[in-house]
Amino acid sequence: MSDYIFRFNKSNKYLNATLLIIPMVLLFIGIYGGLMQTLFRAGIVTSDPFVGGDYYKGLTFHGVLNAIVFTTFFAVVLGNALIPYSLKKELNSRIAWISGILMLVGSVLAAIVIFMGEATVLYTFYPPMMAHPLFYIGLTLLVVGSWVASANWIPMYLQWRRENPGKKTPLAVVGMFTTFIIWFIATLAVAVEILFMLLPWSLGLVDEINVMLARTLFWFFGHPLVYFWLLPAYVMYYVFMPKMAGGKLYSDMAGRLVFMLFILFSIPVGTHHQYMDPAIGAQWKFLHGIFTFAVALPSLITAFTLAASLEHAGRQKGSTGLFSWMGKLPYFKKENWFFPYLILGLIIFIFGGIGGIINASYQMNTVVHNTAWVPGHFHLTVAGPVLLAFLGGSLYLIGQFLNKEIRLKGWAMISPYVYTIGLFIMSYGLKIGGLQGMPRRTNTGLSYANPDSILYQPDWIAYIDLSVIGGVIMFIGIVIYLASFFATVFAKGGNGEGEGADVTFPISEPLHDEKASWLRNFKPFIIIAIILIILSYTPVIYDVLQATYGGSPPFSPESPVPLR
Ligand code: HAS
Repeated sequence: MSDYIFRFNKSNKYLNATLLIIPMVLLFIGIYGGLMQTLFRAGIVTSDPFVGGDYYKGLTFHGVLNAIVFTTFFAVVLGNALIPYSLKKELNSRIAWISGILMLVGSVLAAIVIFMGEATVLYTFYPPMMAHPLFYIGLTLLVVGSWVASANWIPMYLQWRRENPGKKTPLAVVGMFTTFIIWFIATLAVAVEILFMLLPWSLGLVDEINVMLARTLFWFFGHPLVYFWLLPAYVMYYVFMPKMAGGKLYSDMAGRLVFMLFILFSIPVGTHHQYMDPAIGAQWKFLHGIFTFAVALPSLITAFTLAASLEHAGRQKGSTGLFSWMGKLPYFKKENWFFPYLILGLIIFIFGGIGGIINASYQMNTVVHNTAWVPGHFHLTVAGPVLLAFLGGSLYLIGQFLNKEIRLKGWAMISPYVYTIGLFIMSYGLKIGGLQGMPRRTNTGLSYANPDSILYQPDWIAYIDLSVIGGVIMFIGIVIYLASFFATVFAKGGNGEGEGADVTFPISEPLHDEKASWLRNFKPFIIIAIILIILSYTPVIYDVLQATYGGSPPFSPESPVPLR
């Protein structure tokens, strides 16, 4: 079956193109912030020459723009594209624009406040560090905009189900709805944190804040957030990659099962970020630890299913040996420039995933927590498989929505290789440095990497240097990518001002198309997920409320005394 072409109307074409281009500019600023992080930590710079401000301000815009803003926009655009395409239904443009405008206004607002130095609170915005109220309002608008976008997909889906009784929902649609079901449940907690705690405190309506409760609500949201990042990448791995490799998806059922397992286990795990926090009983940390091992299961199923799909593709091309199929994959084909973004991400994720399982083990977590090991882990996950898949996806989508041939394809193909080399070097430095005790979220350049400081740690210098070298190479990889992205955006051609966009996707067929009727309905999985959340979080919140008394006044990283 050849892939069909679906026409998006003019309004949806321009909306989706806008939601790809503006976040790409913000991503570039965030990536620049990442480069500056490595230079700050090595003591090469002490203040940002372009943006001004110190390490913590840079760390804030690096984390917020890359991990929260860019990812949310991409997940929305992928849904806006794949759901109408797979269901062959028109997206309601008016609602889609309302959601897009809310997200854009919110993100730009948050970014401005960070650049003014009024929200140096990092991407976790933990109290007692306090931001300007407009920062919290900006993030709220971003989240509400994403809710509106996903609500806009529901009528299309319900109508499709009425018209196609008994038919399997396309896997891409299952994946995108899973992503946003998790997102919706998770963001409820951060909405409570922002609306009832951070915002009144930042507005001066209350003097103090319960720090432990805020952290706990944040991590209720924060761990499912990582699967909100991962799942759009999984959609592309399951739906596009087997076909790009020249094969089929090994098992359709495995894909559906994986998405449903994520609904069950993404949320009741957040306390594994708080293993070292006081106030929460050890038995509840243990329970969250068990669920954390459960949430690794769908990724392990994914590893086997995707490896089988790629092996099938290799064998279609004549491979017969045990591992020789690996050599038959299209690693360096300019026309197949998207494939490297996905395969390199998967290879990186082998290391990122193993690191996650180490973090999840309580005893080992005591060694790595709050060390540079943790950014080592998350660069091998969110800045590896997720970022690469989102970059590849953004370039593919912009070409589709503007109906333009991708420009500088060779550059587009080589960029993920350059980036991956840098990423491995940087993450190695961070991880090994972390095992030696090097802290995270600390400007090592002023202290441990500074020969004049009494805290000077010569043993860590080599690891700090590796992260600078890796960080510079990663930055070059992204610049190469952006050259191709913006050359495509500004290229002449396309299908004219007044027209819509003809969009097509490489949708993989399944090799085994199991019936699996028990996996066709979201409802039982959502109900079980809610039960697991209640069971795992009620005692945690109870402990936190029991154990913490009073609250904290606001602080900023610049001031050792309370702000008021
Ligand atoms: Fe994590 C901390 C545990 C996955 C992101 N994580 C973080 C933080 C971030 C993050 C941002 O338990 C820091 C938060 C902060 O600022 O404090 N993480 C896990 C576990 C997993 C995991 C168990 N994390 C992710 C993903 C992320 C992410 C995904 C982003 C997208 N993480 C933790 C814990 C902490 C933590 C603790 C707290 C640490 C602390 O103390 O602060 C699992 O989901 C991982 C399962 C993954 C696998 C890998 C499967 C491999 C695949 C590739 C197959 C390859 C093929 C290619 C098929 C089991 C699917 C073959 C072809 C060839 C040609 C070779």
